[in-house]
Amino acid sequence: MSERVVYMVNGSISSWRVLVCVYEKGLPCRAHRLRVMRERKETRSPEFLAINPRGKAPVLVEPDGVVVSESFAILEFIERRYPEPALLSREPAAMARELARTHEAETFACAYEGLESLFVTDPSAMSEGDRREIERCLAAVEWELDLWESRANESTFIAGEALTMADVSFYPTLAYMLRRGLSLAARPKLDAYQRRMRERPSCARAFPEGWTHEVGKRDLFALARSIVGTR
Ligand SMILES: N[C@@H](CCC(=O)N[C@@H](CS)C(=O)NCC(=O)O)C(=O)O
Repeated sequence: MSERVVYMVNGSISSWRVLVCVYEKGLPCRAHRLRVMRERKETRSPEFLAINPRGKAPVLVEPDGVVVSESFAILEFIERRYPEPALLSREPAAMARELARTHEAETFACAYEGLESLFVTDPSAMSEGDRREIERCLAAVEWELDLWESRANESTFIAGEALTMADVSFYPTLAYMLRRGLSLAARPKLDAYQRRMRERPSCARAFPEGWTHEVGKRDLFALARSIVGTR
């Protein structure tokens, strides 16, 4: 038997949710950070490709050598293999809600995804189509936020009164967007939720290295609004 390893990319939502899960379960583990911002990405090293031929993190390597890739597969694997403390309810309606919201967090991330192009695109070189896409993304994120705000208004956690897999999946998605400039000023319940979540030992420990709770160097939401405002 050797140690449990989570291969992860710092600040990536999919890696982040796996780390929160592992820490919530209290499983001993070593987070192995793969650097992707340098010319030779560590996700493309022969050693890592032998573990995951897609060259994507996260990957969980269990002490007995079992390898699991894909963040949602990892969450499910962990829940099945280590059922306590439970991250899914037994009661069918609650379980259904928790599972749906676990995966809906990815729909939320997809709504935002188009704004990531602003990391590399010069706004003055954008086509009208590019601008329309930014506008569409901003509207999609707003729609998502209304939905999640109403959920945060209903209960302490995002799918009920106890922390579940839905929080493990959703919180990093929200926290990631906050880092990119998302404002929750008009969404008090979600704001209170993310402040509660970030204090949990699991979330504090999984928080990306070198990040703070302030907006990062590039405020993508402000940039997006300025682009849309000039149309
Ligand atoms: N569907 C996968 C997505 C994994 C993924 O896209 N990981 C990115 C995070 S930045 C990655 O490892 N990128 C490194 C690369 O493409 O070299 C999951 O949920 O685990």
